[in-house]
Order: sequence, then structure tokens, then C-alpha cells
Amino acid sequence: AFVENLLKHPTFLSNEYTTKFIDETPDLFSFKKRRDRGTKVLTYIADITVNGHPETTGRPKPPADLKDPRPPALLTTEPAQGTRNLLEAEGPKAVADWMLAQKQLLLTDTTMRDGHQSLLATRMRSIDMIKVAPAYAANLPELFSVECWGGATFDVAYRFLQECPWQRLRDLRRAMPNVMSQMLLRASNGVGYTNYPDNVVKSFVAQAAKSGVDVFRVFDSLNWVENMRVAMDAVQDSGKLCEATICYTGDILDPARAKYDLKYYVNMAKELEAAGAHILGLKDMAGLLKPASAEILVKTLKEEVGIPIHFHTHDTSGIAGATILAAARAGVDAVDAAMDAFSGGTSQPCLGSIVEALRHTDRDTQLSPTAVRDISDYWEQVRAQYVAFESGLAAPASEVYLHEMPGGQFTNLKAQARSLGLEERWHEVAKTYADVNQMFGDIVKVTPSSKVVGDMALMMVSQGLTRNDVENPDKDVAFPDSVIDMMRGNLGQPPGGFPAQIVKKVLKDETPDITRPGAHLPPVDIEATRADVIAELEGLPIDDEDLNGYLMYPKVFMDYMGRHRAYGPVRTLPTKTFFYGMEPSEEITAEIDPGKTLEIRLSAVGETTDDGEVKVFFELNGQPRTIRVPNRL
Ligand code: BTN
Ligand code: 3PY
Ligand code: ZN
Repeated sequence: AFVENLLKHPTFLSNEYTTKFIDETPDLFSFKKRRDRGTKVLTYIADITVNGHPETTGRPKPPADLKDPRPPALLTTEPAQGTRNLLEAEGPKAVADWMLAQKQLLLTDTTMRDGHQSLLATRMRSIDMIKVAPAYAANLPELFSVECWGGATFDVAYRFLQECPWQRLRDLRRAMPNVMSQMLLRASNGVGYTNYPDNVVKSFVAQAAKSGVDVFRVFDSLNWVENMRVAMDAVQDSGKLCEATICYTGDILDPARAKYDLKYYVNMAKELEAAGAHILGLKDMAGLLKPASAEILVKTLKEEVGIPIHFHTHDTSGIAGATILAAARAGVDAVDAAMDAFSGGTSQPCLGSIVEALRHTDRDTQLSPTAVRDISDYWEQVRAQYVAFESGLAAPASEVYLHEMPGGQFTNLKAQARSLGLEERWHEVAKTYADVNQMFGDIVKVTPSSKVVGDMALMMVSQGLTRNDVENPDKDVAFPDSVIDMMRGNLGQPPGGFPAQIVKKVLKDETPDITRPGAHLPPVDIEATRADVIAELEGLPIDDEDLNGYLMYPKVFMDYMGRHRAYGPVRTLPTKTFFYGMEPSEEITAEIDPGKTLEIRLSAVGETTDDGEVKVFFELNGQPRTIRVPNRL
């Protein structure tokens, strides 16, 4: 019953299972008088210094002498023209035509989105990205795009990093004006875990385009093209690039997986092209596309559609580099890779090695290997700060062909298994995940459908249930809410629908709605919502970015705003300070506004008083300041 309740608990369902901090520290919100931003930031540092950060406590720690990461020198002060200049001057169709005309393999760097999502549970902070963005603009202007937004980064920014995802986007856009920025959009699921009303999806896309997204990779978690149109149309209306995407699963060469055969993918590609896609995305979220299949699939798609093809994969099996080279040989236009230090394993294959492998061939990427290495050296220093979030696959694993888990889910599900005491039974979880997939009719597994399969697998392993038990009509099974939601049709429909037997078992006498959820979800009154949020925040102004954040994640956004009131602009703190606080006599700086810098020195940490408080002594811009925080240890 415990596990069942946990699985149904809303915080668990939204991947919030590691937040304890704020829920257990209501005292942080009870400030009566208004406090300046310096005091707020000092309060945060004092609290973390005394009590630790709940997300890093008990996890591996970076070395004490770890330095702040230093970005590479800029090779020019006048960044060369890049893809963004072309988009701005001539529009999305011109960019797509330009892609087709290029001989070189075009590269997207995923480090700032999928790279850390797949290796570090999405925990990379904006400051570590923004510091290196000018080096991208100056030293790597030949990149096709930088994937830096969307997917899980949106809610993790608010939820765990105490920062505004929109500000990240604006800051990166400003620092990299010549290279296109790219986001991952879950079509009608926005950047969330369930379908939203059509007007919420449209509003979100329009705002993302305005705040700085140039390329929208749009996918549906069940490959239901019908459910991608609202998001695709919104992207086209925004004047940005619509990369409509096929999610790849199964194996086109395996006769036993005939549901997802070559014809299936060709048909879907043609539907997406007809729906107005500028680019065809081929998203292999689990890394299942093998080199031989890639060669056939890419070659066939190039023959069957007229738009450029952009391939994305994960290196979980260790063979993704070979798949990229096979796709390149077959004529793929662009591929994704992660900077060396953020590549491999559940992340993308290694960008520098792809550049080297194709040098002096007809697909030579034209990127400078030295520029790549210098930027990767920076990322290596960044990664060292986040050891607490490494959840690592120590070696490549062909097991991925069995479970088919997306790279972005793998580490997360492993952490969930650990929190349920199932870590030693991981391989059983993986096997059960595969069983659940078959039971659900062999579906595409990618956020959010992958999360539903994961929830079900964890529930089965923890309760000792087999597929036979679940399918037995005489056995009562309590399904996770996410499974009920999906069987009701709230994520849309997979090819051929869900198997009648499992729908009946999950929904009992309830009839699923197999129409498009957006067709019956009532539109949200967006301006009335803004007025409500402003009222709830006692008059605080709520701009369009905030409002779109709220529309995706009402509770996550409001909690973020509550913490922001208490802690101020903590996004400006160095990562080590954010996660570990400060040592006595350590000094840091935090630029809270352009040109307005806080110089912070921790002088000493006092004893805990009888009322359970600790005085922490600072100097703020040379002035002594004392902050009292509760000792919660
Ligand atoms: C080839 O073209 O070299 C072989 C392609 C084999 C494709 C197999 S056949 C069964 C299944 N159906 C497909 O569309 N793909 C696979
Ligand atoms: C996401 O939706 O966050 C993904 O990375 C899917 O692959
Ligand atoms: Zn991915």
C-alpha cells in the first residue's frame, strides 16, 4: 500500500520525489518585512551552509579545491554569420533549402539540453551555460544549432534549480546571436506530462519563439500525427523552423517487430511533410536504431520526402557513433551530438569524434576540432561540479535493446527505483518495463508515454506482479494514475489503439475517449488566469513568460515564486555555492544585475543557540552582515 500510495502521490507523479526542502521549511516563507536581494541571497547561502542542500546531501561531493569553470578565449570579437542570420534574413524555408544544398554533415550540439538531461538528471544551471555561450558564437559559428531548451529542462529549472527557464533562454539568445537555438517540444504535452488545451499550447509556442527559440523539434509520445498539428501550426505561424519528428522504436530489420516497419516510418514522414514541416526530425530517444537499419531508413526517407532530415540518437548501447556515420553515408542532413565531456552512455555520441571521423571526407563538418576541444574542456570542469547527480551507466549496455528506455528516462527511473528500495532489482525493473510495453501493445516510449510505462513497471516489481497477474481478469490490480490517464486517452492514441484487454482491465466499465484530447479540453481564459495569479501573489506583476510557465505547471511555478520571494536571485551564485554553501573566509561574487555585483565573504558560522538558530557572519560588499537561520540537522 505504501508503494501504491507513493506512486499515486502527485509529487511522485511529477518527478518531484526528491524535493523535501521547501515543504519541510515553512519558516523560510514567514518573513514579515520586505528584504533586499542581498539579504535574501545571504539567507540562502547561510541556510545551505548550515543545513546542506537536500539534493546533494549523502551524494558524492566534488573535490574541495574545485575551481570555478573558465570558458575558453574568444577567437574573434566579431562572430561570423551563422544559421540564425540566415533565418532572420530569409525565413525558415530558406534555412531548410540551405540544409539540402550543403555537402557537410550539419551538427547540433545538445550539451545544454539532452546532454545534461541524460547524464545529470537535468540539473545543469543557467550560469554554467551562459558563461560559455559567447565562445559558441565566436568559435563554433558553423554549428547548425544549439539545443538548449525544452524537454525536462523547463520544469527542472523552476522546481529544483530555483531559476526562471525563460530568463535562461533570453540570456543564451543574447549571448549567441548568430547560431540557432533549438528546443524539444512534446507537441500537445507542451513541456509537461499530459495534453494541454489547444490555446495553452499555442500561447506557449508563441512565447518560446518570442523569447528566443529558432528551431522547434516537435514530437508526439505516441507518434500520433493528428496530435502534433496544433503545435506544428503554431510554430509555422511564429516564423520559426518546424522540425516535425518521428520517434523511432523497434527495429525495421526485425520481422517480429512489423508494427514499426519501414513503411510505417515512410508514411509518417510523408504525413509530417504534408503538414508543413520544414525539417523532418528522426528521434531515436532510446538509441535503438542500429547502423544497418539507419542506412536503409535514412536512404529511403531521403528518397521519399523532399525536406532535410535531422537525426537524434543516444549512445546507451555504445554503438551510436557507428549509426551516425551510417546515417551520414546514407545522406542525412544534420545530426545531434554532445560535446565530448557530456557525451556517451545515455547521452548523445561524442561531437569531437564525429568531427574527426568525417574530416577530409565528403561529409567533413567544417568544425574546428580545436575549438570543439576547448569548449569541451570547459564542459569537463562544469561536469565535475555536478558529481552529486551522476547516476551513471558505467559501461555501454546492449540491455537497452531489451527495455527500450529513453536515455533521458534511464537515470531518472533508476533513481526512482532506488528511492523505492529496488536498486538491486534494477534488471528486473528493466525486464518488466519491456513486458509492460508489450502489454500496452508495443508503444512508442518517450516522455510522457515512457513515464507511464516506468510507473507501471515499478509498481509491478515492488508488488511482485507479473504480466500474467496484471492481465488476469480475475485478479484485482490497482493501477498507477498515469496508466489510468493514458488508457482514458488523455495522451492520445497509439497506432492501432491500445489493446482492448488492457483498456478494459484498467478502466473497468469506463469508456475511453479516443478522440484528440485538445478537441474536447476547454480553452483556458488566459487573461483571467493572469489576474488570479497576480491576486494570489499579492499584486506581484506577472508577465507573459511567467504566465506561460504557470499555465504549464501551476503549482511548480507558484512554489518557485514563493522561494524567489525568500531567496532572491540565487541563479547568480556559482554552482558550488548553490549546492554546498560556503566555507569560512571563502569569497565569491554574484552579478545580480548587469553591472551590479555582490561581493560575498563568509566570515564565520556561529554555534547553535538554545532556540535552535545559527548566526552566520558575512561581509557583503565590505559591510558586516549577520544572518540567522534555523539549524534543521
Ligand atoms: C533491405 O532493403 O535491404 C532490407 C529491408 C528489410 C526490411 C524488413 S522486411 C520486414 C520489415 N518491414 C519493413 O518495412 N522493414 C523490415
Ligand atoms: C523529453 O521529452 O524530455 C525527452 O528528452 C524525450 O526524449
Ligand atoms: Zn534525446
